[in-house]
Amino acid sequence: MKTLIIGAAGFVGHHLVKHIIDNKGWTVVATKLPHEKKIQGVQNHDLDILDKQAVVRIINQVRPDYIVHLAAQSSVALSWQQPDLTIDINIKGAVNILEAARQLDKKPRILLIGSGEEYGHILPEETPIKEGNSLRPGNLYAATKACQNMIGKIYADAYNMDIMMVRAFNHIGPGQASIFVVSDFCRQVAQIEAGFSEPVIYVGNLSAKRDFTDVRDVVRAYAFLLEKGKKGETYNVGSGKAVVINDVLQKILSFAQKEIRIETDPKRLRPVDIPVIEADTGKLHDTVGWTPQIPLNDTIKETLDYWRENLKDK
Ligand code: A2R
Repeated sequence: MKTLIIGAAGFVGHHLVKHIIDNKGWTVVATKLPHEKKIQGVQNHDLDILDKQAVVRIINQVRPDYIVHLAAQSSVALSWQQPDLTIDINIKGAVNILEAARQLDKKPRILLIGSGEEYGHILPEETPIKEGNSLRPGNLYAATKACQNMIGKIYADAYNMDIMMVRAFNHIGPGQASIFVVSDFCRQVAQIEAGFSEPVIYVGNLSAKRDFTDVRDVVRAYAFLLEKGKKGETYNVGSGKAVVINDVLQKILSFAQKEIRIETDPKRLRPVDIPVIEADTGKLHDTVGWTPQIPLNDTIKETLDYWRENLKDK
C-alpha cells in the first residue's frame, strides 16, 4: 500500500512512519515543511498545505492508496494568538487535500486527524464520551478540528469518498514538544538532573483528569483504521481511562534521580472548567480490535530518557 503521510515531520508523524515501516511493509511517502528535517528511510517532499497547486501536484504524482493528514497548527495556545493562521491551516489546508484527492482518478482512503478537544465542555454525565456526543468546542483550535471533521463527513457522503475521521485524546511519548504537560514535566526533571536548574518543578493545575495514551499506541490505531475502519465514520482514540495530572506528576518524580520540590507557577494555571476528559473507545475497539498496550509508567520513563538525551535540541 502506498501511504502518503502529510505533516510527517511532526511528533505523531515520526512515530507513524516508523510504525508503518517496521510493521506493515507499506511504501511511505512523507511530506514536511521546507524548514523541517528530512524523515529518514522514506521519500520526502516539501509541502505547505496552503499551496493548493502544490497539494494537487504531489497527490497526482504519488497516487497514494492511503493518505494520513497530520499537518496542523496543533497548539491551543497559539490558536488564540494566531486565529487566522490556525483557521487557514486546519480548515483550508484540509479542504485543499480533500479537493486534490477528489480530482484524482482513483479513490484513496483518507484519515483526517482531529482531537478530543472538539467535544469541549463535556458534562459530567457525558463521561466517558462517545463519538455521537454534542460538540461544544471551547477554543479556536478545537473549533477548527470540529470543522475539519464535519467537512470530512460531507466529502465522504456528497462525493462518495473513502474518508474517516479520528478524535485523538492526549497523546504522549518521546519526541513531543514541551508545550504539552507530560513532556514539560519530564523536560524540567531532565534539566534539574543535569544541574541546569534548581531542584524545583513548576506546575499549573494538577487536579484535572485527562486521558493519556502513548503515541505509539495511537499510531497503531491509525494504521488499523486504514486497514479496517469504515468510510464516513469518526473514531475516538484514547486510553479510555482518565488519570489525575497530579498522579502523573508523582510518577515522573518517582523516576527522578534528585529530590525535587513542587511549586505552582501562576503562568501555568489555566481555568479548569472540564474536570474529567475520558474517551469511550468502544467503537474503535469493536471495529478494529485495538486496545492500548504500553503502560503509562513505560511511556513516562521513555519520555524522561528522551529529554535526558535531547536537552539541547528543544
Ligand atoms: O508548525 P511546524 O513547523 O511544527 O510544522 C507542523 C506541520 N505544519 C504544516 N505542514 C504543512 N503545511 C502547513 N501549512 C503546516 N503548518 C504546520 O504539521 C508539524 O510538522 C505538523 C504537525 O505536527 P505537530 O505539530 O507535531 O502535531 P502532532 O502532535 O504530530 O499532531 C498530529 C495531528 C495534528 O493534526 C494535531 O492537531 C492532532 O494530531 O492532534
